[in-house]
Amino acid sequence: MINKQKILIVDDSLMICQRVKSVLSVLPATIYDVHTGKDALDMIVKIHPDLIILDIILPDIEGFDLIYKIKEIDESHANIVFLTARDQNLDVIKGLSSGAYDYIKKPFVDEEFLTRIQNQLLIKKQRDELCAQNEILKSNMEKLNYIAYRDSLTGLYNRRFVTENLPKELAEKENEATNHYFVLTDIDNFKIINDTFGHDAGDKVLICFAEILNSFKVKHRAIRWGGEEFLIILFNLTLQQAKQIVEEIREEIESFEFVHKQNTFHCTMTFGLYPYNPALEIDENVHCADLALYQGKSHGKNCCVW
Ligand code: GH3
Ligand code: MG
Ligand code: MG
Ligand code: MG
Repeated sequence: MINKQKILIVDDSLMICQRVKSVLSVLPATIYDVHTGKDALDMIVKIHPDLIILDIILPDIEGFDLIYKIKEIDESHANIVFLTARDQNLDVIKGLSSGAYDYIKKPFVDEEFLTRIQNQLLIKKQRDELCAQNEILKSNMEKLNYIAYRDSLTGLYNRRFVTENLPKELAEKENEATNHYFVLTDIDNFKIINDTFGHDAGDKVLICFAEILNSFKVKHRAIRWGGEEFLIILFNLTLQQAKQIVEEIREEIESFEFVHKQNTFHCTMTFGLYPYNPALEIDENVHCADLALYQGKSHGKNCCVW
């Protein structure tokens, strides 16, 4: 069903309201009328009109003032046209420069009035359609962004995020007094997990560990760096705090029990931690964390080296 457009007439003269309604009755629109500024404001909030036909001389407020109050509260951004006996050029200019789409003088000629109102309804309809299209575009852009910067298995950020967004994020934090840390971490003996329990068990490990790496309560970014390798950027910490957090994550990973088919098993990770050096490129910082990770692997795995 197509939603009918709504027209609100604001005029203290009942006779004018009747006449306007009668002329506009040929339109596929729903027409309402109110007779004071206050009732107009209440009605606008209630019905969200597409078009407001606004008198200037009203019992409680001048139309020239009312239009500003309407714009403050009107979320659907109705087109407003003045319909008034005030026919001085200065009034016309004042009306149009207050944001009204048209200024129609009383007495009006029916056909001309109808055509002007039809034009306004058409303009409003086209604007609403454009807004709806923009909303769809915006939501598609958000989806595209998500797909572009996320790993499809774990939902973590991917490498493209690191290349395209992380340098900017780190640059914004350049003047902060505290330090950031690059932590590269790799699942231990993951090939054995895959070979023993199957590839889908391996995927489950990746998903669960990704969730752990993403959910601890310190400002950070968690990235799936490669197959079973993750990069975590920790922001604004002392070295002592960073080490403690990594140790807590390592323990949580170690104690996590997987149940797969008839089997239960545990899995560990090795961590390499390196204080972020802004003088180096991102890849060079990752390389430093990788050297620490390599040492951890050589020293028996399931540990954190810095
Ligand atoms: P290390 O402790 O030295 O890291 O040994 P490892 O077995 O973990 O390392 P290796 O590089 O030998 O094996 C990594 C394995 O990770 C091999 C690869 O098939 C597996 N892998 C990479 N990506 C995925 C994935 O998306 N899903 C699953 N299930 N396995 C993956
Ligand atoms: Mg009046
Ligand atoms: Mg590994
Ligand atoms: Mg690896």
